[in-house]
Amino acid sequence: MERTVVLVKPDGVQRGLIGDIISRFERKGLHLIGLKMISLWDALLDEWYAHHKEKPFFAGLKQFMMSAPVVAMVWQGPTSAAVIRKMVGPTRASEAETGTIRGDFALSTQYNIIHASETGDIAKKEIELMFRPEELFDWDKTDLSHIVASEEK
Ligand code: 3AN
Repeated sequence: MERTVVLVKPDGVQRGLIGDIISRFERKGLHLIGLKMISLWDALLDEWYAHHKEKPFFAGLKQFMMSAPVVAMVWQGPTSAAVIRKMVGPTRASEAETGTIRGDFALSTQYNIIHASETGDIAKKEIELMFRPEELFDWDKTDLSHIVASEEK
């Protein structure tokens, strides 16, 4: 089972989309392992977006990510990173398909509502940056046997 980090970014929080986004992942059958509201800070964002450090939009991106709290979550499921990225849609929200989160709710590249880990390995690093061990819950989701066959676990 793979874990994936999702952030509802400040624009998603401001626009009242937290519930809709959580609901989509719940209905998909994904397993919620952690959830919190958190205000991000400069040093954390330097690590989080290290791959964008040289980009002209880096400073503006950090400022935007600190403009309001985010809602951080960890979702678990088979190939959850790929599944969630597909549900999220591409970075340029104006090009995202209807039915994806960005396709339904966003038009912008910076204000694209949501972050989702690119891979399970990247999620491990993001979990370390964003969550303390006691903030993750390994609870028994009793409907899982109707969602994932035992050989797929
Ligand atoms: P994604 O969130 O789809 O994985 P990344 O990792 O390339 O996309 O970008 C991280 C965040 O940086 C995006 N969600 C977006 O807010 C911002 N961003 C990416 N590209 C641009 C850009 N060209 N101009 C402004 N902001 C950008």
